[in-house]
Amino acid sequence: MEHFLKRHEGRINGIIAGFDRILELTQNSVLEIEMPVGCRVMFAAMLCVWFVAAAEVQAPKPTGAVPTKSQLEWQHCETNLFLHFGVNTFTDREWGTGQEDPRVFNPIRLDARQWARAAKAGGFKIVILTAKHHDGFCLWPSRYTEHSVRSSPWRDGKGDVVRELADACREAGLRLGLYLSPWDRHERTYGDSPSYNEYYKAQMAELLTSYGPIAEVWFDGACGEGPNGKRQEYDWEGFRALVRKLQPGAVMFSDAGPDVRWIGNERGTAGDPCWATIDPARVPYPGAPGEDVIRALQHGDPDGSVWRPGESDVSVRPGWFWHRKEDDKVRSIENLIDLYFKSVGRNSLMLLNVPPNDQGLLSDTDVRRLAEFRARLDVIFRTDLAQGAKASAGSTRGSGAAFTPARALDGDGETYWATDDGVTSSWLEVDLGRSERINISSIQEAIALGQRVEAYHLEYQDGESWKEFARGTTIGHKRLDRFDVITARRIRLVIDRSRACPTISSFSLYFAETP
Ligand code: FUL
Repeated sequence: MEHFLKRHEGRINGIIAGFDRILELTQNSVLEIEMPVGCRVMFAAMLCVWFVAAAEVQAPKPTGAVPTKSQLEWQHCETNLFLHFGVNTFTDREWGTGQEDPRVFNPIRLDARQWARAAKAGGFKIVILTAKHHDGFCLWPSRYTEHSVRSSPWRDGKGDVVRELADACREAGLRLGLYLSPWDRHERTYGDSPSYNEYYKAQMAELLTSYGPIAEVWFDGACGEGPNGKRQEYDWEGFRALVRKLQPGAVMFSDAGPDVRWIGNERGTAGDPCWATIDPARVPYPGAPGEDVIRALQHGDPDGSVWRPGESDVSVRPGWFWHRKEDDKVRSIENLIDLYFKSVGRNSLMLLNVPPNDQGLLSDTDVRRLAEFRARLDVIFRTDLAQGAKASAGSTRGSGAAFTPARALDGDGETYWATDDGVTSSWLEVDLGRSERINISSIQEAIALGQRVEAYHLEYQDGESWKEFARGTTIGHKRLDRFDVITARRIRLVIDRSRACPTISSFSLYFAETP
């Protein structure tokens, strides 16, 4: 007590002074309070204890690098749609040569609203179009080249695919993203670095000022020039500054970010563990080669100084562009669901490519597959058995209700269970009230405060003992686990190791016949 009084002397004196003032004010009232000095000190000390305890219920401080508002919004999208479309759609190629005659581009039934409807039905949020792929052909009538829709027979040379998609997205409540390939096999200034950089920036500025808000800009790092090809030094700094200036709300994707990183493969699977943070020095520029680059992209770095979550891009068909011979090679729902678990379920985002065909429409099978994919996800995640269940925890932050374990089961992504600072391992227990069959779990961290958890496991009560049934490393925005069916009433999420006190915004349990 003595120690406490000494430590908080200043605060206590302040409180005593305030208390004296209250007594003074009440002096002439009916309340004639007589209180000896010792008693006043005790009372003030109690107030002080309360004050200190209340102060401890402050929210945890962010730890390490944290996301910007745009990065947070982006990660909440979870599934985005990619549209590869251009001259390759008509020439049956994946990489055009740049020598294509613009007259090959004639998608006579093009209907961007059909694309938007399919995206919407599939639950996709941002739709990213290849405004220009490596062949240099522009899907909008750029002022800076003739190699565009303007020189094609489509809509008598008056069409603009970017415009039609922008309009369709706005109507459907979707956000628009644009891919503008840095590598350009048509543009003659390519390789003459300063001139091409100006050309590229001028085109970028056209795209970013003519079509309303842009959610994401996709910088592809690919270049197939080979050792004897043209050498272009890209002005990455300038490209980025331009996007920031013209569309400050857009996230920029590339191997080297700055906002979103490539996940390191085109198979649609994130690494495990997968940190949203990364050491930027490990991926110095888009297209940088090497195994360590791929490792960094797949896994990120727990100590990474920047927040740069991974985007897992993958095509629903073998190629990125439409090819008639691949009409019967559309991925199955099972495969797409598996990719969802291995991308979104590993703290990444799924960017699924569905290429429009030579008519300018998404093919029937692909459209159906997108709707089936979402329907299957809806079935799997329909009933969260843990939502609203009784919750307890090994440790809870402060004494108030702000960070209780129930916060992880309230279906509100803004609230979370947290422990006191310095408590970096603990458990959260869910009592379902009766035994339930379970084979899927979903865990989320309140990533606005940084990514924290390094290791966790799941266990269920079996008689007197607890049995482990799943184990993992990172969580981040979302961690999905699938496991053999367990039947249990009490389940624990055990945080084994965390870089700072854990902040768990949701813990959900599901049962699915076909997970
Ligand atoms: C790669 C490109 O070379 C492919 O054609 C495709 O656009 C893919 C998404 O990125 O780097």
